Amino acid sequence: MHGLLKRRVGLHCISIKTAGSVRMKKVLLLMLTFGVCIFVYSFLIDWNTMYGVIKDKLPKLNQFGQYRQHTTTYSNTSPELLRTNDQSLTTGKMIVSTKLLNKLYLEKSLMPGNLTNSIVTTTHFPIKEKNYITITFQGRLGNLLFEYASLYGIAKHHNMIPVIDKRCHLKKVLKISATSGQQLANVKRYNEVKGCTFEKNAFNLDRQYNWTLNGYFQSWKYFVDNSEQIRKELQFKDSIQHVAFNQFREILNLKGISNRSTYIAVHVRRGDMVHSSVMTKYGYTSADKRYIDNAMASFQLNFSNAFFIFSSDDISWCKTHFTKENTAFILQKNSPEVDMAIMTNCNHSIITTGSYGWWVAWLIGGKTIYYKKYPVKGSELDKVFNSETYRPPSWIAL
Ligand SMILES: *[C@@H]1O[C@H](CO)[C@@H](O)[C@H](O)[C@H]1NC(C)=O
Ligand SMILES: *[C@@H]1O[C@H](CO)[C@@H](O)[C@H](O)[C@H]1NC(C)=O
Ligand SMILES: *[C@@H]1O[C@H](CO)[C@@H](O)[C@H](O)[C@H]1NC(C)=O
Ligand SMILES: *[C@@H]1O[C@H](CO)[C@@H](O)[C@H](O)[C@H]1NC(C)=O
Ligand SMILES: CC(=O)N[C@H]1CO[C@H](CO)[C@@H](O)[C@@H]1O
Repeated sequence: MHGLLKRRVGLHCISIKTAGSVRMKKVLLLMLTFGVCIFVYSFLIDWNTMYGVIKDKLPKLNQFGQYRQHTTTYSNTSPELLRTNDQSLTTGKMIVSTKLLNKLYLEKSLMPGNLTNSIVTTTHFPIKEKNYITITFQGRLGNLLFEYASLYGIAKHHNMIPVIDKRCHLKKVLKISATSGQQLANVKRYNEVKGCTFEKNAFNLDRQYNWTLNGYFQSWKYFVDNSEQIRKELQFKDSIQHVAFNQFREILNLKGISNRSTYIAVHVRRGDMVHSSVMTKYGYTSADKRYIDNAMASFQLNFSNAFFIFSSDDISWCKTHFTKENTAFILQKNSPEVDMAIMTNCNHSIITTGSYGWWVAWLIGGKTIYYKKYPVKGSELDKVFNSETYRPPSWIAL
């Protein structure tokens, strides 16, 4: 803006000098008048160009707006995200302009050269610094899935780039897109306080830093705005899906089940939740036979062609207790991801306790019945647990 102004004033001075013979006072008055005129003129030109740029980009912005509705990737338009560090723009219209241009800038990674008016862009928009965010992975498959999904959701919320450790097990079994290997500078750590509760603070990270998340982040709310992308991200690799589909068909064939049944995955977590005193003292528990019977009856009521496929870390307990004709069991010693992939061929789910079952239910996406006595009321686990933010509202408590 200043460059333009100087150039114009300079030109004007030359023309005044060549007018030579007029008296000093008149010259000064004339210069002042012209100066003011030119100042106003330059300002208008600048303002118009700026406004022109914005007008130019408005249709595109609308497109972005629609794009945003589709993907919700760029849902955050909070003021702190917008770079309003140019304090010279103070009028209402100008601030709006800055915001619009900033939106363009953030959403399309526009470099200053992309916009037609370089004065506007170079003056008001410093080169955008990239923000990265990563997470310290811990636990087994169910935990890892929560960690990845929440990392993704939190990253998208802040318009940051999620990156993960290349050794993360999920990279071997899922089609996830996050890249690895970046050496991050200027990193801050977010330490989760309650592992099974949605923490609003995780959605309010300072964009001056790169971030490392530390915790379990077990809440659907961290990624509810990105569910569709996360469903794509969390697809098992084709080799796993292939093995899983074959086993699924095999199970049905063995039972002579029609392919027009309604399939319900029943995940029964027992193992450590029954036998580890550390875990049961902390508040973990396992569902009893009565709960599973009731859940099955509820599905049977609504789907007369219901067929139940059990998966468990204690499958012999299941075989002993559930003997109806419309039940089958995953008997092979599969990896956890193959078992999960088999279950995702079902239409609905019954889950008991733990994050593995949670993900079986979420990935299937149909109706879900969950065990409401998990975790044990008043336990240590219960203190970091919020059922409303842990389980999606559509799930049915029993
Ligand atoms: C994040 O780390 C990258 C890579 O080291 C660095 O280029 C970038 O400036 C950092 N971002 C912030 C906001 O500090
Ligand atoms: C269902 O089974 C029948 C007979 O085995 C087969 O012809 C048909 O293609 C199957 N349909 C699906 C959707 O798998
Ligand atoms: C079955 O229908 C009943 C009555 O409408 C309902 O209360 C129950 O939640 C349904 N169960 C399932 C698994 O859809
Ligand atoms: C139920 O699952 C089977 C097997 O994956 C699938 O073929 C069928 O289309 C599903 N039914 C419904 C109503 O989604
Ligand atoms: C959307 C777009 O065209 N972005 C480009 C802006 O310019 C930089 C380099 O000047 C490119 O890297 C971007 O792809």
